[in-house]
Amino acid sequence: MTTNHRIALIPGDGIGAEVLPPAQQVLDALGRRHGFTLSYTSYDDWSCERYLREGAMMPADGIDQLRDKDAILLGAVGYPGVPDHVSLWGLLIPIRRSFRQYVNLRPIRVFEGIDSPVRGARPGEVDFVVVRENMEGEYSEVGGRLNRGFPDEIAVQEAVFTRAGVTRLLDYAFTLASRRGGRLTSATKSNGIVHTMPFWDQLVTERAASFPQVAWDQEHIDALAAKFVLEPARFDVVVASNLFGDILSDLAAAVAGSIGIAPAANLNPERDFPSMFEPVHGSAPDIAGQGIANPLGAIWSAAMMLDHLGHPAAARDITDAIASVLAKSDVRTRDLGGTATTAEFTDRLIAFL
Ligand code: GGG
Repeated sequence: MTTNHRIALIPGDGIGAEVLPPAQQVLDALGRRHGFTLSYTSYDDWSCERYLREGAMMPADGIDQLRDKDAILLGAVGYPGVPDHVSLWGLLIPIRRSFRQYVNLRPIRVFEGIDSPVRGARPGEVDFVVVRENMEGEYSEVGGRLNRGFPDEIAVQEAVFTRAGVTRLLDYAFTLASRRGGRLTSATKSNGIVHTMPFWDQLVTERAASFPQVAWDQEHIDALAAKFVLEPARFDVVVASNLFGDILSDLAAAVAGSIGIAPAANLNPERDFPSMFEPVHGSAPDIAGQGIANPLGAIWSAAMMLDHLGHPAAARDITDAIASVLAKSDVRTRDLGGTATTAEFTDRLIAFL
């Protein structure tokens, strides 16, 4: 019997609507080969434009509409004139939190055929994963603003780290490291951040005791950022808090050649709720509407979705085709130094599937 998966498609803003159709094309091609089908429900107007029109990026029952889906594929959020915290807290973050997607997995690879701006980032040698905490930490609603508009105006933002929240993330990261290269680096800043980061370090040390097969170390976030550039090949699994993980994975994507390539999986590891897959890049209003966005971040995210849905061979077909098109063809989108449109690049990639 053919397995069918119910997929929610949320293009969002800007180039989000341009990179999801290529991902869909690739998914459908793979479904035919590997014997599964995908039925899509599109939520085309869940966006900043909807916010400007109706005061909310999604309907009041939006989360309930997604609840029965097997996975969510999202494009990007962000729109000129809408504050970025509105677009993030109006769509992305409610989905991550409502569906307990507490792991944000962001793989980084330097592919052959890509010119990294970083000297030490040689193809085949750089292949690591940032495991970002996705539900708490610095992305917190605790705090407030007082005395708006007065000279004594004040803003306070609390970071929230819970034993349960950090421990479940660390267990995921250590387990992943024991299945991969057996190395884990924890991003910290316990020399400067005096409460939350020493707690984070303590929990890493505690959990590490249950994973003696994993060699682990910790680096302050400033030194770690420098090492991502200077020695990117030394990393295997990097575990980080919400904010640190977001910054590190954008940096790592740039080291790998372009943020346009980088994928992300927002995972609910228990599978009680749908997980969400999205390229790391944002809505790129500067190039939106021109049909020149790099679809690789969305296509690689679709591969992560297939892996999560139980089709690892189909997921591998996609990552192999990405590696082949970059190594064997000179068709590239503009972010990678080429002139190809999104559609031309997608056609070329599909030829390698
Ligand atoms: N492709 C997802 C997207 O638009 N992300 C924009 C962004 O700023 N994300 C920040 C985050 O992931 O926390």
